[in-house]
Amino acid sequence: MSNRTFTMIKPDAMKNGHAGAILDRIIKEGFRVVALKQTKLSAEKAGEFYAVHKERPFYGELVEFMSSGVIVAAILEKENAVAAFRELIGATNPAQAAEGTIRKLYATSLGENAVHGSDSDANAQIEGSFFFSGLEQF
Ligand code: FUP
Repeated sequence: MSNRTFTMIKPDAMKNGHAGAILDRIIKEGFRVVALKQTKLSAEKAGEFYAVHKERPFYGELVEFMSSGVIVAAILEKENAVAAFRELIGATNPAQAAEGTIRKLYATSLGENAVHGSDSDANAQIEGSFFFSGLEQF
C-alpha cells in the first residue's frame, strides 16, 4: 500500500470559491500535502486523463468541463489514503453523498462534482505522475 492518493479540485469548485475550504478540510482530516499546483487542462490533456471513460456517454461533457477552467491538483499522503480520501469526498453523485462529505458540501452536480479522488493505489501513482515530476513531490 502506497498511502498516497491524487486529487483535483475541479473547475466548478474553483469558480465557486471553495478551493480554500476544501484544502483546509483535507489538511484537517490528516492528509499531508506531498505536491500541489494550480493549473489548467487542455481538452487534449483532460481527454488523456479520463481516457478510461472514452466510450462512456458522458465523456465529451466531462472533457469539456474539466478543461473549462483552472483546477488545483495535489498528491496527498495518509494511512490507507485512497480509501480514506474517497470516504472524505463521498459518492460520485453529490445527491447520494453522505452528509458532511466534500461533494455533499461543495459539488454542483454529478458531472460537476467538485473534486476527484483516485480509485486505487495504481491509479493514484499514474495520476500523480501525470501532473507532477519527482522533483515536485516532497
Ligand atoms: P469518481 O471515481 O467518483 O470520480 O467517478 P468516476 O470515475 O466513475 O467518474 C469520473 C467523472 O465522470 C465523475 F467525477 C463525473 C463524471 N461522470 C458523469 O458525468 N456521469 C456519470 O454518470 C458518471 C461520472
